[in-house]
Amino acid sequence: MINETRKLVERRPAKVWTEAFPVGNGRLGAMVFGGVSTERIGLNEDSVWYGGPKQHDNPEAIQKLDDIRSLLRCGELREAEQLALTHFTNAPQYFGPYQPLGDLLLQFKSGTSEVNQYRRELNLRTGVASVSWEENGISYERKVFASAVHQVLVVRISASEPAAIHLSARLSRRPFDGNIKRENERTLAMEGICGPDGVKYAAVLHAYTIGGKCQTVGNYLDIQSADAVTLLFAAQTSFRCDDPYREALQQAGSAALLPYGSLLDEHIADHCALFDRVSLEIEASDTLITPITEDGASEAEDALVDRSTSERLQLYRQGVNDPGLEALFYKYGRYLLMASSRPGSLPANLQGIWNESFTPPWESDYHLNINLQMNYWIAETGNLPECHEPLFDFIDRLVINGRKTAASLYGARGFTAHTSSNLWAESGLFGAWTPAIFWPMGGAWLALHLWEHYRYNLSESFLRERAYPVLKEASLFFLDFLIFDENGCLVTSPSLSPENSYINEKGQMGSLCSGPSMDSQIIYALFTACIEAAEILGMDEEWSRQWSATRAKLPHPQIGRYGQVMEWAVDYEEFEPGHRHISHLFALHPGEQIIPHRMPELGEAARATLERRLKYGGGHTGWSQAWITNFWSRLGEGEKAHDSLRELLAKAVHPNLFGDHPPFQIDANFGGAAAIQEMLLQSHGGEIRLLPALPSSWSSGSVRGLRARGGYTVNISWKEGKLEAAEIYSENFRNCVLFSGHQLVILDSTHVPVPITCLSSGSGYQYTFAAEGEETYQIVLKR
Ligand code: FUC
Repeated sequence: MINETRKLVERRPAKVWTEAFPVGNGRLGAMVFGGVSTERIGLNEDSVWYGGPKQHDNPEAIQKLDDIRSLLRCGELREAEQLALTHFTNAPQYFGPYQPLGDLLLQFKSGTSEVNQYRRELNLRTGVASVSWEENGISYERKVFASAVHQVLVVRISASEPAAIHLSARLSRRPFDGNIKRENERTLAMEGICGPDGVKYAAVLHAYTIGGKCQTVGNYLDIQSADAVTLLFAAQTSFRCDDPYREALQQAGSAALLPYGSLLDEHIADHCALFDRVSLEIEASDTLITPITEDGASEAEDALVDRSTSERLQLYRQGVNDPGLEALFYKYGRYLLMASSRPGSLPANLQGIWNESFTPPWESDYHLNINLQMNYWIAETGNLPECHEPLFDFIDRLVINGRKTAASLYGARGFTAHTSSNLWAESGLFGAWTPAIFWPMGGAWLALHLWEHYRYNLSESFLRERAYPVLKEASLFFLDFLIFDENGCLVTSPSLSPENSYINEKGQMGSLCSGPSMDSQIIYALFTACIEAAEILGMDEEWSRQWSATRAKLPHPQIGRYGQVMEWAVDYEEFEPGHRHISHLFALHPGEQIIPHRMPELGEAARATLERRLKYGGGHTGWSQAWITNFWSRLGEGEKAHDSLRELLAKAVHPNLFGDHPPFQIDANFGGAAAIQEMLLQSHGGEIRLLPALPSSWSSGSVRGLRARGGYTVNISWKEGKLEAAEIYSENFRNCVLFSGHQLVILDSTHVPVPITCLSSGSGYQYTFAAEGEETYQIVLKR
């Protein structure tokens, strides 16, 4: 049967953060615990970071740049690293973390007698978390949503009987309880500052009730005998406005002018408009459902539907095949991106926006050596291009800081950014851990996201105004920064292969090096994007010549002694052969320098690289496993991709399906969801591939609304492991190229076969047809 799960469901309140349900409007986030007599709603606002901008690159660094390069050339890794640490880091600098805004705490009179029919759910489609139960014959319900339309968090409490609601509400930010005060009989406020040079924040809680009485008692809102209660929560910081308190007050005030029903309806309409663009349903083949009960009976899939999400996850861990849960994980990935990255918000950080700790792991920051990029892999194919925008705004600020960093650390033009960044879009070197920090590639990789956005929507004005200037400035840095190595190749130096170390011919262990493969692959992709963009825009021919000439001198992916793609310019032994970063496969994914069916040797080397990493324990973090799933998909290995997805879900997600590093890190959600897309549809390398890595356990199903590069929207259905039919809607007049292992028939909207050219090779068939603008084509297998 087809499983249409679009909800997370539990039958008891959450005990910990990673059981609670997240809601968010990109900027404001909340975690709903769902207690009966006490409710905790964890609160976040995306700009609540501790401390102000740092940006003081060591101006003396550049004097030692040549010395570091010479030491690396001689293989003196220890000395090179020592010099880099003392002269480039300006004594290690650290920035403050992303922090919680606080908690909204509710105390109810209910919950003192027997509670029945308790249910807690998160509806991914409507973006509403709800809690309901029955007590003394009265049904109670609580709904929580973060309105992107009105920029407030809304909590609605209702009961089946009049005058049944009695509660007290308060705001808290323990242990730093800000200045909490009452604004009026229905409004509380909280203000504070995140460190002496940090942002000022303000939060406002306003109540309106139907029936009953509402008043402030000390720092509580006290509500007695109400029929229904609506709590509106607004928050702002000085990052966005001069007077966050006034702004928050105003936002709560204007939302309070609207009836609850309108707030809800507008929220649902706004949410569905994005969420409904894509649907995914997967049907399992019954034979694959593993017997799990003690008497050996098998779990029927329909029984799974009635179970809570955490129970399903538990069964999944025990081996039950549950494609419905996998599809839910995909939908959740899209939901989480919508909730943590909407136009005007900051980009999703390591925890999206949902952080409980004042000292979170890795500061809950922006990590630019995989994690931030992975957060956005789902955006374009997943038909959420506007959710990509916060990243572009962030990049614009990174460019401004990154110019100073490029000039002061490396004497280079253009801009550069390193491994970690924060609210202030810092581009310099932070921390003291050598294998991570000395990596000037974060900006270039991010710039490619602008190019990807263009490739999906083909908006020339976006390319001209936003993408191309950033790509060009990123490239300018490398035109100055690259140096020739002993083989006459142009390489980065100093840099590293995130975050691995190697052992050189002198037996020294280190991470700093010249020409790590990932860098060359990123620069290859960057210069290729620049060349193509300049051609589309009809400008900068001289630049294009320079990009082509430089690109030709970059080291190409090379095959090493284990048949693997080499991680460094020299075939060094890895210090950690099972390292979680598999940076040297950037060319396979998200890059496209290695397209296995066109270059089988490199495809084999990519496979050998993965197998070697896995043999030594790779994929032990959630995001690493998610990347592996994407790699297998690009290699066209449906079974392996699915095994990897299984590992991810079985070992690296929490009960609320939050990704687990461990601890909670959201990249696994986005990277894993992106991998599911990649198993169903690929569109890199100039051709669309339908079901390129379909596993046998996804016997039948359908996906609708995915986007492909070139301005296409794609629907696919499959049956018993084979393509049943696909629809490709083309926005533009252009040649559409399809690659398939099977022969296809392509029909226009009047069901007439379209003229095609077909090239066949050992690996399959490549079809090209002239697609018309705003036209839908049907694709079926040739009988
Ligand atoms: C990278 C990874 C770690 C972690 C951190 C936030 O440095 O190597 O595993 O995900 O980012």
